[in-house]
Amino acid sequence: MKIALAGQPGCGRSTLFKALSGSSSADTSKPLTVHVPDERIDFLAEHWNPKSIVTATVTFFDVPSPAFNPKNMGRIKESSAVAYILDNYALGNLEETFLQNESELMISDLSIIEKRIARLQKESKGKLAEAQLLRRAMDSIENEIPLRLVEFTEQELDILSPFSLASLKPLLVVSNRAGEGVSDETAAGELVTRHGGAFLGIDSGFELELCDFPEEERGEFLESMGFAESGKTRVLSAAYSLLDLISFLTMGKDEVRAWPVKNGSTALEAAGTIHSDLARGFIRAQVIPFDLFKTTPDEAELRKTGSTGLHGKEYIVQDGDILEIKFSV
Ligand SMILES: Nc1nc2c(ncn2[C@@H]2O[C@H](COP(=O)(O)OP(=O)(O)OP(=O)(O)O)[C@@H](O)[C@H]2O)c(=O)[nH]1
Ligand SMILES: [Mg+2]
Repeated sequence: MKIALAGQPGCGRSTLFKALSGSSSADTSKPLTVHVPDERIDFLAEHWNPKSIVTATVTFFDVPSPAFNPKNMGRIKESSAVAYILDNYALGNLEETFLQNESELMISDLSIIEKRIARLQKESKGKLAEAQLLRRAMDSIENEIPLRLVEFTEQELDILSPFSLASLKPLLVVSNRAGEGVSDETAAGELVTRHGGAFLGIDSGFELELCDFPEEERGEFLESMGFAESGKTRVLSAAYSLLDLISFLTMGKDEVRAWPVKNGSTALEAAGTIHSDLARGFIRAQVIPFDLFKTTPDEAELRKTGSTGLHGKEYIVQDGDILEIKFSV
């Protein structure tokens, strides 16, 4: 999963990026890949002591200023979600800045759509459906409605997908604030929600300073600032729910691993995520919910008591399911 950190010049993108990396000397010109903390993986790793442990990861890009110009939009286009950083520490007008980002994002989409429509007009017939769909998208943007708010069918989304339209991507908005002097975020939060985005406040400067303290002490500092979890943890969990992802798990002596998949994925799709052979030769999926394994960490025992479920292709995978795919190719 890739997330592009964008926003107006000086909004604090690089500060947030460095806080996410845990180091003030992080190279902001390079992608940053962070591990998604997962207590279930910690437990399974402790139990199995495997050769390898693979957590889910999220990659962040610090999109340089000006973030929404055609050159820098590439980073946004290749990402699965966009994050706007709004500078609240400077007590700017959050709503105004948010809307400015929205229009710059939509202007970029509009130019892509207009070019494509112009080309379709020159080409011969046969692309009527695409042209109509693009007109609908264009109308929406001209009415200042980002594409993430428009209801498209799966089929329409497939047609739009090659254009990597930025306002169609899930949106996360971070109000970047200093501990003191935070302007009221209520109206901005509501506006972002109406635009289909998720909103959270992070004190990036403070979080970056925290990186210099030992891990054990950070929690206390965060608590004193009124935060239950670190900004990094909150960004990561917001990204997971924004993209509607869950994790299933696999375990063994060789590897303990978290696999992010779309919520609602079937056992067959989960198998295909691991390897195409597993999907091709799929027989059954053995499922142990993590909480069950935590209380009885003994597969043989669980099998004996009939607590391990054996499911077919259509089974809907749940967050924290420990899967073992039985297959034959
Ligand atoms: N007080 C306070 N200052 C911050 C915070 N975040 C960023 N700053 C300051 O704001 C200035 C700009 O922050 P950057 O993180 O460099 O912003 P940017 O968006 O990367 O800026 P450009 O890449 O130059 O467009 C720096 O001097 C930061 O120290 C914050 O949460 N609180
Ligand atoms: Mg910067």
